[in-house]
Amino acid sequence: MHTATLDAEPKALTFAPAATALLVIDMQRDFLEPGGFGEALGNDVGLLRAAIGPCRDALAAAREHKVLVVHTREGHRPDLACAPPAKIARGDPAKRIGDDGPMGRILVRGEYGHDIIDELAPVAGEIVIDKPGKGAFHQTDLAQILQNRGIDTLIVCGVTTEVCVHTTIREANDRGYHCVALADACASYFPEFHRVGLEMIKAQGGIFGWVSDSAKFASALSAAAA
Ligand code: C5J
Repeated sequence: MHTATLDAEPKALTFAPAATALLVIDMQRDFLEPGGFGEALGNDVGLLRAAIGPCRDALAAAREHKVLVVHTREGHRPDLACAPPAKIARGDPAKRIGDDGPMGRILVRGEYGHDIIDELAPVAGEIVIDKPGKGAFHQTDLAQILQNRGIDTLIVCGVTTEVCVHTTIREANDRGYHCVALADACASYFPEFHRVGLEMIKAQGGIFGWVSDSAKFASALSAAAA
């Protein structure tokens, strides 16, 4: 299996592209466009758009070099049976999970707002994981899929840095994966949380992962292929 070396913090990471997956977390209209879950919680959804271009670059590199691509979507069954009442109860009482919004029912599977933004739409053959929680392993078949593919390294991008990206990296780190957050391809409604969230991952010698960026990921793959 050929390997690549990723320029990352706190130190470079050697990884095998064939044993690596790019995880694109929750790049859904519900978080990135007006009228969805993110805005219902009082956030400025425009702040997340900076991650779109870098996510597109990371996706292009992964697709070119045959790295497994996995997209996730946070959301719930139409009957909300998988949505904890404590989660539904949060935010503006007029705009809760399951309520009607301009993009359909908020954070409900099958609705327009629940789907991935056009710019990052999955291509045929890519895996899409629907997750009810913040972490991509909670109540999903992600662990089995990664095990079946022999994956040991996860390159993670998407939104939001300190919520679903962080929770997923923490879950994955405890399961033994090497996890890398691509800083420019993640974003938060709170720029300070984004910055500190990335600091937390790579602190203490990489307490639960590495931090790199989309250009370094692409060049690591190109260099290894050359
Ligand atoms: C949130 C997410 N922030 N995808 N979800 O509720 O980070």
